[in-house]
Amino acid sequence: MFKGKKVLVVGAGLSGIGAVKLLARMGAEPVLYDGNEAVTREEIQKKLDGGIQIEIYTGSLPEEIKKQIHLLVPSPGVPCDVGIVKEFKDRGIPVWGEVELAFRAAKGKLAAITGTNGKTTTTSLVGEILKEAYRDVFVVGNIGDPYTAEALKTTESSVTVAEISSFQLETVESFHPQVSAILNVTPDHLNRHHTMEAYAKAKEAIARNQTKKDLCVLNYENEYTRAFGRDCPAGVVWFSSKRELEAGYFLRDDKICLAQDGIVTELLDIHKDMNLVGICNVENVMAAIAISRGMQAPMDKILKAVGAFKAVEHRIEFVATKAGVDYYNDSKGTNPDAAIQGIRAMCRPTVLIGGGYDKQNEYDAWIEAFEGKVKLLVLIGQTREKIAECAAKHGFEQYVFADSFEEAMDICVKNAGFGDAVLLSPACASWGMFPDYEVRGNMFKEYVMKLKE
Ligand code: UMA
Repeated sequence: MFKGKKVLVVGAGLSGIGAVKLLARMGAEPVLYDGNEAVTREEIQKKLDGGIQIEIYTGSLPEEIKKQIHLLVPSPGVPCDVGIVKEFKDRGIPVWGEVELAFRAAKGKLAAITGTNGKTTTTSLVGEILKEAYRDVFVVGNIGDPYTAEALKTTESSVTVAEISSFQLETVESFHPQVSAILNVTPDHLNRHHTMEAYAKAKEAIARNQTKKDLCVLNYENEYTRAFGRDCPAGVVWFSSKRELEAGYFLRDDKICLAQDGIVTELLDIHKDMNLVGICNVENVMAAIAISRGMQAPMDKILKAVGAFKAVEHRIEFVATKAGVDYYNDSKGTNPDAAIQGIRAMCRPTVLIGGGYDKQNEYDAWIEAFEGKVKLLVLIGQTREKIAECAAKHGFEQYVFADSFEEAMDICVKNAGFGDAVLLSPACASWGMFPDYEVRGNMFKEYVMKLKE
């Protein structure tokens, strides 16, 4: 398909490196460009494992190279409406995002999951369920393992579960999952998509090429996904955590039920038969069951996998509810990117513990991800002043300093009210205060377990 053709990959992160490797294996001549001039060719070449020798440009791209390009593959972090992507689009050069490229190279069945919140949990859970039912299962995409890294390993009999972000959906063309899901659409990434309508439209692209032979799993309780259900080209499967549905998955007396052909079947008890807590997770589980059924997994295997699925220890791990406050341990949130996932997973007003060892990271994106959810930021460790300065720069002033971890915990307990969450997701390594993040997470849990009910 690409033999001998020059393909320009933009961005030397996870996606860009995955795309270059895939293109090289397919016989193309990838050219890698990263807009950040501080990234060195040596660093990039190292990420390519030395095996692939390609042209690499950073900072700016020579005009004569631009003229030789047949296809542009931007990374998800590269906006589409400005800069290089717009320039190539205007020249009439095809633009396929990394996900589109991977889709064209991949085989077998595909389930694709998007949504503002819950997509990582739902994707992991669907992956675990499908592993009960199928031999070759690939879990890829925004979750961290780029789709391009696995695409050539897929076969006609394998199944792929892909977490797909709105960024990735902006540049799909023929992408066509058998089962898609939009879990919810709430304000997020508006700096990139500008309006809620544009953001919702990007998400809807997940189902664009589906037909009535395919399925799209949608949340009945979200205004955007409910409206999309009317125009969706696929057969719609609804789920709701708030009302009983005539057809679909819903909650009745704390049990997840399926209404189908006029018959209601109780599937599982949300307290006894699953380990994830919170209404967001009930929705994630309903969606995961619906997606897995759509992928023809038998219900007994689905329920077995749901029962066995646990949040990874120290990774957005639910600890306990004490006095109406949910406590979450995300001690593994040791850098801003990981901590962004932590705060995004919260669906209540949150008292957040941040700070620790200084790895010279920038905290802007993390602070921006607070999006009105953080009622108080309790700062500890070496980075506390740097984070406070950054927060103030972004107009976020609700922070306090604590001199010890115990003091931070005391402040959290005092400031979190009924219906709030307390989250340890520090965006920093633990060193300087703890030997490692596990010790930090365990201290958090021990403190919480000693609190009164
Ligand atoms: N870059 C440019 N020009 C630009 C923008 C970026 O050259 O205009 C370069 C940067 O200098 C950098 C590289 O592109 O070297 C980074 O590319 P990227 O931002 O696309 O990041 P990747 O490392 O390729 O990771 C991406 C996803 N990142 C984003 O969407 C921002 C990862 O999702 C994903 O796990 C990975 O691909 C594998 O598929 C992260 C994320 O934050 C977790 N996603 C957002 C979210 O979940 O809300 C959408």
